[in-house]
Amino acid sequence: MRIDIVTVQPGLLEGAFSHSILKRAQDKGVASVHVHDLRPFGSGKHFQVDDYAYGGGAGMVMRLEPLVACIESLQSERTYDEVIYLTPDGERLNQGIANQLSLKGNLILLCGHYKGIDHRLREHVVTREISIGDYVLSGGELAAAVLTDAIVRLLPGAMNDETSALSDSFQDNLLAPPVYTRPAEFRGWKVPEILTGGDTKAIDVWRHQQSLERTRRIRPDLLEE
Ligand code: 6GU
Repeated sequence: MRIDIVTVQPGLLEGAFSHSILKRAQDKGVASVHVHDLRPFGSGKHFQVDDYAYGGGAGMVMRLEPLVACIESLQSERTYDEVIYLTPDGERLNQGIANQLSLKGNLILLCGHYKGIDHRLREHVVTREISIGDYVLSGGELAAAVLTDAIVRLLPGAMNDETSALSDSFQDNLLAPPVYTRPAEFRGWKVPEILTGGDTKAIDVWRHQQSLERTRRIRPDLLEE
């Protein structure tokens, strides 16, 4: 899978993909993530990428031409499955969306800034709009990094333990059960006995009960979905 990220702040994304699972996925050729600076596509001496909003009001709007030029230069190289705009007024990201997108081949992610992008791009070029939650970030870059991580870690070969993505919180709309490692006792704090008893069937049942109980308590909304 290939992910191309278009941004006016490439520096914010540098480093985000050069560690851990994301790095391994790229080293193994499972995914490639490319960050593109929008600035060179801007106009005039200052490579301007934003302008005043028609109708007035505070805040600048990202201009159409640089975004279209950048996107079309990418589209001239390959076919993209989606052009995704990261925006707080998009559809809220969840595990199901990450799962869906992990099945795609090529994605473009657009990071919004200022007051957002000219709405015509959203009408004519963008195919999907995603928010990472109900709060406002200063730009779409961190959201693009979050989305990229959520997608790439699901790709076959990205993780060491192929089954571990399946047992994540949310993969079945349940929170994950608690986990423990050695020592079995520390300052009198004990690991639940069932986990050290070796009865794998009983352990599965216990974990499922824990998942249900934690979900009911912390995220009852998940059980209604
Ligand atoms: Cl995608 N962008 C911004 N700027 N803020 C956000 C967001 C995206 N998702 C949640 N907050």
